[in-house]
Amino acid sequence: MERINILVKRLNLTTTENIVLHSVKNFSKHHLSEYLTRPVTTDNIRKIYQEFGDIGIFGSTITSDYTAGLTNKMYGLIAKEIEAVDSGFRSMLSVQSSLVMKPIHQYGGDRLFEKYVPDLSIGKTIGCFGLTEPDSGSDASAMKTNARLDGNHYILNGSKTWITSSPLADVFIIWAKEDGKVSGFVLDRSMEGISTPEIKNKMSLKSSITGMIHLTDVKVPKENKLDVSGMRGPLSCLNNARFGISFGVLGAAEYCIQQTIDYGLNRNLFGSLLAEKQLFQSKLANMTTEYNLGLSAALTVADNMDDGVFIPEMISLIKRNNCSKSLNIAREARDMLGGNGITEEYNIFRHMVNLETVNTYEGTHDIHSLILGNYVTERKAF
Ligand code: TGC
Ligand code: FAD
Repeated sequence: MERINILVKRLNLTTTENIVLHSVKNFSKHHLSEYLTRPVTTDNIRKIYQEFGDIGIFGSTITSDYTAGLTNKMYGLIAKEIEAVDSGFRSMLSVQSSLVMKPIHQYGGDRLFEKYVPDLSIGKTIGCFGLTEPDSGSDASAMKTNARLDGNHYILNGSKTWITSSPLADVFIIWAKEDGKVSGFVLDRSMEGISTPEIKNKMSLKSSITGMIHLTDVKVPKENKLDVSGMRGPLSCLNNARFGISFGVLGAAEYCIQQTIDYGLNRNLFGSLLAEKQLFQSKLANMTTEYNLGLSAALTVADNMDDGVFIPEMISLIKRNNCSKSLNIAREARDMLGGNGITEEYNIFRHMVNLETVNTYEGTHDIHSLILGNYVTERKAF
């Protein structure tokens, strides 16, 4: 990987941060990757959550008795190591950290934090984030799920779809409309009226389980409502998750580039190594350039976030760019390995189809174009 990283020669990490990153890298490469050869069962997925908990990477940007209190830059770099193995594994990290623990920390108060975060932080419980609905994905504020106050409880009804880990989840962050205004609620499996059928036969992100959430007259204690009102609630959580993705996808891209270089150095065609062909090198130059520009941009945003001076459009810019560039890198790598590019053995095809999903979730490429378009013109074009 040394030679792929051309622009970023120093990450400016502390000794402790270097040790943490090194141990996550080792864990990912030598241990997490073993799960790729195992069946995707609820048991195995629970084990992955517990192992992430054991190495202390859940909710890592939160400072508390249960979480590491790392920088955003470290969160991004950890996501990159995990996604170098598989985007589905990074999904589990993103959702648990940014979309479940973070909103409970930011908007849940001490009581909900103490109730849910200790177990989430060690992967003993699994969380999910329900925003998308069958009739509203990109247009999230058109959600139909609703909450009605009834004495000391809210009564929730509605359906969410495409929810990472919902079939296994113990804790649910649900966004619902109360008198037309979006509110967030923390639900748990013990509440009656929740069902979570799995979405079967996905062709992408096969290492993670995705499902629906059906809510039928679910009684949620009043104090489980999050202290945030309007779309700012879910969108502020998404800022963190999208940021993690922007680093994560570069892990998948880096893996594909390295595989391609190794392949070219071992494949003889027309009397010389594939790596000695000009066309091959030209493609690698393009891939490596996009990877380096993407990483530099992500690190710039990370520093801005750590300094508290970021705007959400920075995150849209790197989410949009790094996902689409990483997807293109994987597609190019697939081609450069010829027939071998479609096999399981080289892992590139798996990364490629995963990146198709990552390009779509957490705001599609188009949605981030429109967010950026709105920023520069001050005209909404949704
Ligand atoms: P708009 O009218 O522009 O704003 C409504 C309110 O929200 C505020 N706001 C933000 N706040 C914090 N961060 C941001 N990024 C924000 N963007 C907007 C805004 O200031 C306003 O606040 P207030 O107080 O004035 O009310 O928003 P809109 O409702 O028109 O929506 C705009 C749009 C289309 C950009 C938004 O709906 C959107 O981003 N849609 C994409 C949906 C999406 O990303 N869904 C993701 C689902 S979760 C997921 O995919 C997880 S996959 C996880 C995995 O496995 O890794
Ligand atoms: P749509 O919004 O219907 O979009 C369809 C197409 O229209 C896209 O190309 C889009 O870019 C385009 N489009 C949208 N608006 C416009 C416009 N104004 N102008 C022009 N074109 C437009 N959601 C959660 O809440 N929680 C999760 O944990 C979660 N996990 C997921 C896991 C997986 C594996 C997948 C695939 C999705 C997940 N999602 C989750 C849902 C994801 O966020 C949505 O799929 C995404 O937001 C897009 O919504 P949609 O699928 O309804 O597509």
